[in-house]
Amino acid sequence: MARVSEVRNNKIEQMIGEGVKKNRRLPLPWLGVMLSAGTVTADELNMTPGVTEISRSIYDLHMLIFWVCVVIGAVVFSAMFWSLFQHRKSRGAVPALFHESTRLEVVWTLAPALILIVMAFPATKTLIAMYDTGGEDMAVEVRGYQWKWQYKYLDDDYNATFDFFSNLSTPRDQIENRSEKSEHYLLEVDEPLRIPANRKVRFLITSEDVIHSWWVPEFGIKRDAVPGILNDLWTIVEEPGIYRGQCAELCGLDHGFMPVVVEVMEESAYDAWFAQRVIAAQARREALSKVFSAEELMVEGERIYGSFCASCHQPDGKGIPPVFPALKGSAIATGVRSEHLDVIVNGRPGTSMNAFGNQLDAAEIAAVTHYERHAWGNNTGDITQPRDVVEFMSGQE
Ligand SMILES: [Cu+2]
Repeated sequence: MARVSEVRNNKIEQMIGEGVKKNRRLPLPWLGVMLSAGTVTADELNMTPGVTEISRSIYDLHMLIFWVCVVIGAVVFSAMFWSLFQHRKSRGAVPALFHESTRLEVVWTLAPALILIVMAFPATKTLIAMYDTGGEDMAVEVRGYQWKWQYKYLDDDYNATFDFFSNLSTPRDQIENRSEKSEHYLLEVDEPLRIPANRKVRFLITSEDVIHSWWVPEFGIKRDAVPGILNDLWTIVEEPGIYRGQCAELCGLDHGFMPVVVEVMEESAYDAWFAQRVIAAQARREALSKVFSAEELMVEGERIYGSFCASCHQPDGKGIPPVFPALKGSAIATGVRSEHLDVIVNGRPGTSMNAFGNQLDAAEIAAVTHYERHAWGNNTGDITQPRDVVEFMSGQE
C-alpha cells in the first residue's frame, strides 16, 4: 500500500501545487473543483480496502461512518439554509418567542445517542475480530531494534525454530542523493518476512530497545513494539505477493530506515522454504560444537566483518576516529581476548558500538573475533573457537 499511497501523495502534492499556482489562497477548494470535474476520482483519494478480511471490514466501517456523516451533514445544513432563506427579514419573518421545549431536548439528545449506538455495533464487532489471535496455524515473534526487525519463527510450543534480521537494503548513495532513488526506496530489505497464504499467522510483537511499531497497511494491522511487553496481532492473507510497511513510531535517528516487507508465498512454496531454513538452522547449531581451522575462521570472519562491522570500522580496519576507533593495531583487538569478546558481545553502552551477542551466534562471533585479531597485520597468534564464545557467554550469566 505504501506505493499506492506514495503515488497518491505525489498526486495530491501536484494538485495542490497547481491549485496554488492558479489560486494562491485556495489550494483545498481547488482540489474539490478537480474532484467534481473528474480530474481525480474519489477512489484515488479514499482509503483502500487492503487485502485481508480485517482490512476490508475496516474499510467498510470507514465507508459506513462516512455515509452516516454525509447524511447528517446534508440534513443539518439543508435545514439551516432552508430556515435562513425562508425566515429572512425581507419576508417579514417574526421570531418565535418560546423558551425551553422538553420534547425537542429529548429528541436532540436521543437521536445522536441512537446513531452512536448503531455505529458502535459494527465497530466493536471489527475490533473484537482484530484482537482474536487464537486458533493460529503458526506464530512469528517480531522484535524491533534500532533500526531493523528480527523475525523468530516459533514452533507449536513457542520455542524459536530459526530467526533472522531484516535490514534496510536501500544503498546509502540513494539516501544521500548521490544516485537515483529506486522504485521501493526505503521500503526494501535484505530478507523479507515470509508467511504462507491462507493460513492464520499470529505475530507476537515486542522490542529490544525503544518503542517501535510494526505496521503493514494492506493487511490492516499495526501494533506497538514495547520493550518488556508482548503484544499480539494476526492476519490471514489470501493473495501471494509482496506487501510493504514501515515502523510507525518515532524510534530515533534512523526511524525511517526500518521498513517492514512481507512476502506472502503459496503454501507449498512456503513449506519448502521453511523446511530448508530449519535444516540450515540445524547446521548452524552443529557448527557451535565444531572446531575450525584458522583459515576457515578467517574466511567466515571476513564475511561477517564485511556485513556487520566494516561500515563503521572500515574494511581496512582503520575506522573513522574518533567516533569509530581503528581495530588495526588496537589495544582491544590485540589484547586480552575476554575483553575483546566483551565489546563484541555486549557492545559499548553510550557509544555507537552495538551488542552483537543476540545478533550473531557463537560460531559467527568466534570467526569475526579471530578475524579481527589476525587481519591488517594484527597477529595475536591465538585461535577463537565457537566453544570459547559459548564459554565466555555462559560465564556472564
Ligand atoms: Cu522503529
